[in-house]
Amino acid sequence: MAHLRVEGEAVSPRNFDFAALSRLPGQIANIGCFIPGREGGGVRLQSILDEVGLEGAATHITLESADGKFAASVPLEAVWDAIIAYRFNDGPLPPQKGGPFRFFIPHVEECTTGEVDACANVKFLGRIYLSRGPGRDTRPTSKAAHDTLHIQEKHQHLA
Ligand SMILES: Nc1nc2c(c(=O)[nH]1)N[C@H]1C(S)=C(S)[C@@H](COP(=O)(O)O)O[C@H]1N2
Ligand SMILES: [Mo]
Repeated sequence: MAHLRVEGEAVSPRNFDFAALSRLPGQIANIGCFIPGREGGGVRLQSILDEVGLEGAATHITLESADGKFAASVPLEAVWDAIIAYRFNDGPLPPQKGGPFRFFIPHVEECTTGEVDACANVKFLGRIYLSRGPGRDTRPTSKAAHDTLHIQEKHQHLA
């Protein structure tokens, strides 16, 4: 079964599957209340970090897709209100919506405008890595590279 790995600067690194995420506090029945236009249910990132126990030295969080092809690393302080979307109508979040696990930061900047932008809303999330200093980041920096990624993106969930 699909799981989300959480490791790095954590006291108890571990995997979370659908059932484990469902048992955490901080459930959000409708993520659309926080992120307009988005559907599904989720859980607060904070609940996951509480569960694994953040080490004091951690400064950044890296969100990596399950296939390892996409990663974004942002300061932890910027994602205190982030949500992991993982359910849709009581089942898992479908790949068409970035499932089974998708990262969402409410109130992000537009693409390529800063360190914490919409590009960090990683789909098909497979691993969360907590680190001292910035971690792996594959987000495109030029507009051209970003446009190319968006064209590829439309087909990613079919891979
Ligand atoms: N796994 C994965 N997640 C990704 C991307 C990607 O290429 N692969 N693109 C990012 C970028 S650049 C943006 S702007 C948003 C777009 O998400 P949306 O299509 O749901 O608006 O997803 C982000 N998450
Ligand atoms: Mo983006």
